[in-house]
Amino acid sequence: MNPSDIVNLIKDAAHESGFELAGVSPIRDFPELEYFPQWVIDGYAGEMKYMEATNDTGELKRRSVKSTFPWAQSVVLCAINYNTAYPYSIENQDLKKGWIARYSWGQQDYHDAVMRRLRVVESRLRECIPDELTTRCYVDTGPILERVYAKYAGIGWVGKNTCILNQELGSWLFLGVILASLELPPDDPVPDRCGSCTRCIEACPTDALVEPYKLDANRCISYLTIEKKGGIPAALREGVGRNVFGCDICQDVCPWNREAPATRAAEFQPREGLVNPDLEWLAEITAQEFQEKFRGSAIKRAKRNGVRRNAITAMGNSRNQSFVPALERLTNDEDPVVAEAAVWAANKLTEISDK
Ligand code: B12
Ligand code: SF4
Ligand code: SF4
Repeated sequence: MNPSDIVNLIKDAAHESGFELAGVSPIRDFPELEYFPQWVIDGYAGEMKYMEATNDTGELKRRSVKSTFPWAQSVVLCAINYNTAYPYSIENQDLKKGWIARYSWGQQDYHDAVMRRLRVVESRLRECIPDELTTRCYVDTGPILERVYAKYAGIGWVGKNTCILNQELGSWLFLGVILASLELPPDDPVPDRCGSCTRCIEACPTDALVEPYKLDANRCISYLTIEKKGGIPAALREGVGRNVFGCDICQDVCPWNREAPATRAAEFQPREGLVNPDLEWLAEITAQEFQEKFRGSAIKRAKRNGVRRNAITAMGNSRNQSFVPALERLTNDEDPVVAEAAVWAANKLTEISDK
């Protein structure tokens, strides 16, 4: 089978298994990869030490797919829409409610939902060349800068908020990659369509987008509410607002998401209670309820006390005085980080009532 036919076959398989977009990127020293080492040196990865991993040649693994996977010759990129027909976080006016990022509402953890589909595409590819083909599939967790390859596979452009944006679908996309030891004809990269817009940069409450296309994870609400262990730095707590897991603001304000279509994938339909979740419920969720409610969900990554810390921080930012009794109770919590967050939040609400 000739390489163009293989690409057509892979793309058909991707569409049949539910990906809206699929493309092929070559493996080159793309200019965008050059930003990564300095990003690490600047400390923008925060405590995500895995971002600094090096390969046998001493290079940052993510900087160089060529030396990390010497056998790889092409990267197949697949993207699936996870948007559902629910309001955006910037429309959340109810002070008793918080926000969980859209990507994690689903019935199934997206890593599993995307990987299951990616395996179908991989096996179709392997059927084309039964012998001597090496492949490797990743959804999120591989040492590869997925968004750079998504650009060169024609999936979308890297926006100033650093997300991959597609002209028709917007940015509510999960990416999956298949590295393959086979040279395939690549797609064309997508031109940048951000133009003079800077809405995402202006809307970010914690100024995490320090420059266009450059995100300081230490300041990003997504990092603070999911990855950050211990307390959220005091100076950033107010900026976290009522976000309790992840953050959608820089995508909610993006004009390319104004008419983003809804997904066809059943796995991404929200679990009950996760769109605009009740803050007091999350702050006081028991271990058993947390296990039951979030079994197989991406939210488990923050762990129960992480979600509680975040919900309490959100209560402190809510200006809703009716939370004070619950917060006072929580100041005695057995988890010191949760208890400290409750002290902060109760003080914050009291300060407001004194003004
Ligand atoms: C670590 C990580 C995070 C960190 C850091 C995010 C970041 N922007 O770096 C945190 C926890 C904050 C995070 C948050 C989110 N994440 Co995340 N994350 C990742 C992960 C694992 C690695 C990203 C990475 O390597 N970052 C390092 C930076 C330097 O690389 P980069 O962001 O790709 O940036 C490149 C471009 O910006 C580029 N660039 C391009 N043009 C230009 C021009 C100039 C002038 C400059 C300076 C740079 C530049 O340079 C960089 C490469 O060197 C990827 C999966 C993967 N393996 O790639 C998912 C991934 C990026 N995350 C994803 C998602 C969904 C999210 C959230 C939306 C979740 C949420 N709602 O809370 C937010 C979005 C926040 C945001 N605005 O980026 C998706 C993004 C899909 C998409 N449409 O783009 C990915 C691809 C996972 C997946 N498989 O679907 N994430
Ligand atoms: S995800 Fe939220 S905190 Fe992070 S850059 Fe976007 S708006 Fe800022
Ligand atoms: S809000 Fe504007 S600048 Fe930011 S990613 Fe969207 S189009 Fe680009």
